[in-house]
Amino acid sequence: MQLGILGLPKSGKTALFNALTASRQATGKFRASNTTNVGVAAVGDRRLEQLRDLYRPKRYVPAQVRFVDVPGIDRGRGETLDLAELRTMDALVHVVRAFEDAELLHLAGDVDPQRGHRDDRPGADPRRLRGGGAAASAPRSGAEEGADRPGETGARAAVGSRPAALEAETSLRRLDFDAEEEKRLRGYGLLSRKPMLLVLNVDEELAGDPDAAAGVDAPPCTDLLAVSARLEEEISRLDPADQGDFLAEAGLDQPSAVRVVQAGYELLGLISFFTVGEDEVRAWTIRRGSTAVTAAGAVHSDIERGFIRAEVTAWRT
Ligand SMILES: Nc1nc2c(ncn2[C@@H]2O[C@H](COP(=O)(O)OP(=O)(O)OP(=O)(O)O)[C@@H](O)[C@H]2O)c(=O)[nH]1
Ligand SMILES: [Mg+2]
Repeated sequence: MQLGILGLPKSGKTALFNALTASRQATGKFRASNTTNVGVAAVGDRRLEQLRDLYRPKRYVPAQVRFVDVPGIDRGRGETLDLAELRTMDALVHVVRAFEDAELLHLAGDVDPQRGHRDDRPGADPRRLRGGGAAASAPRSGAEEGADRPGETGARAAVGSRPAALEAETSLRRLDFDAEEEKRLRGYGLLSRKPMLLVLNVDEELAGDPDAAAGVDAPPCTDLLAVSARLEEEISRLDPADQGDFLAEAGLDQPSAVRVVQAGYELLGLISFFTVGEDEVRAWTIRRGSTAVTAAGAVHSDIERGFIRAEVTAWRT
């Protein structure tokens, strides 16, 4: 799974990226960043950890998630930023500032999480489509688009059946498309069509508050999570043996790395299954609702072809 982190400048994207990937990329109050950070995180899963402790395998292979953290996008600069990296992502993590910091001026003057995501600017594809910009004219591959159709017409034709939405620059996430239109849109990597996790970056005191995101409603195809990015960044730098205590003190059961990834799996309809043995304990990712036979195919097509049986084992924490 690949998740792209975006949002307004200084919303705490890199702080979150550091927490998720246990990295130490520079965050800062004063200078706008212009670098893209890429990192990979192993997916924390207590079930898999238990299996590792049980089998003590030679190799332990958790699922991996790739995170890409792009510089802040504001209305003025947004058009010129190269968002190509985000177009290949499975889903987006939109960081919205909800923390107070008198030293850190907010781009729009004050902190308002509801407004922060209502705009949905970072994925403002409709404007590009209407103007026939890069997003409309560059499908990711000719094969996805269909060999007999000129590149740029597919996406615009599909979206163009909603002229009012295009005029209003409505996020494509809010529109319903039929199967045929959906097929035409696929392959363009349109940002405003990708499933999105809204991360409200809240003050430390609210890190473990179940109501921290109350009052902010999530648009369609969007999930909502409150995280205190800076606190989690600090905890991720501690000795792993101490991290649990600090999380518990903040009222958190799991670190953001686990919560964000779980939300991503949920949004994309993905689940994990595990293979175990003395050689290797490993996690695999498949679509929710897949059969055991399909899962076997994720490991090797031979196992799918020669599938014998599945056994079900009860599990509890
Ligand atoms: N008080 C407080 N400060 C935070 C929090 N999260 C991030 N910050 C601070 O806000 C500043 C900006 O954070 P970054 O993570 O660099 O923000 P960014 O969105 O990556 O910024 P750009 O990449 O420049 O757009 C840093 O000084 C962070 O330490 C938070 O939850 N609370
Ligand atoms: Mg940054």
